[in-house]
Amino acid sequence: MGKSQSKLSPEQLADLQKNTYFDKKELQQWYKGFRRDCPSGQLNKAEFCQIYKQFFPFGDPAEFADYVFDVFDENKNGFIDFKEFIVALSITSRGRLEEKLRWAFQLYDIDKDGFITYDEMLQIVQSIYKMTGDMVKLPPDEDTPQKRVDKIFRNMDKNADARLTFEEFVEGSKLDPTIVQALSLYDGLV
Ligand SMILES: [Ca+2]
Ligand SMILES: [Ca+2]
Ligand SMILES: [Ca+2]
Repeated sequence: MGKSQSKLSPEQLADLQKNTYFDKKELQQWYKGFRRDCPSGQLNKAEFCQIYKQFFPFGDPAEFADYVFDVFDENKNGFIDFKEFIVALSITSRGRLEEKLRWAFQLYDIDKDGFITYDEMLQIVQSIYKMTGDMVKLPPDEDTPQKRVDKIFRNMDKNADARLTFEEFVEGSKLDPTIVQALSLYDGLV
């Protein structure tokens, strides 16, 4: 077990300080927690989904966790290592609005072709509704995923071609901040 370690090396720390908004102490704390929950140092999809289950015990977060996993897993090797984890956490919790929006755009743009189609947005919103279950009381014009996505597209899709560019997404998110808020899972913890 020579590889197992409970602290980040000075080189790792320096690298993560450069790439996140966390300081040394915070990084070591997150690392300790990460290694405790994930002794192998590599989170797989099932483990990642378990984390979401703790936060949403009354809903079904499996699908949403799946989509989020794909954004966290930057090198697409099927695992989230500590650096991928902490960089994503840094953006979603402390990033500038522009960074958060880029991150959110990647999540909604499921096939990564640079546009969010109506169906992509619908899939993500459906997975969010499944996750939160009946915990959240929604206004009548948003009480189904379809209504919610219709409303988002009415506001954001300026040229009405049924897909959103990053620019449309950024402009629209200024009017509807909940688009980005939905992503910051760890907000209360950081
Ligand atoms: Ca990875
Ligand atoms: Ca797309
Ligand atoms: Ca458009």
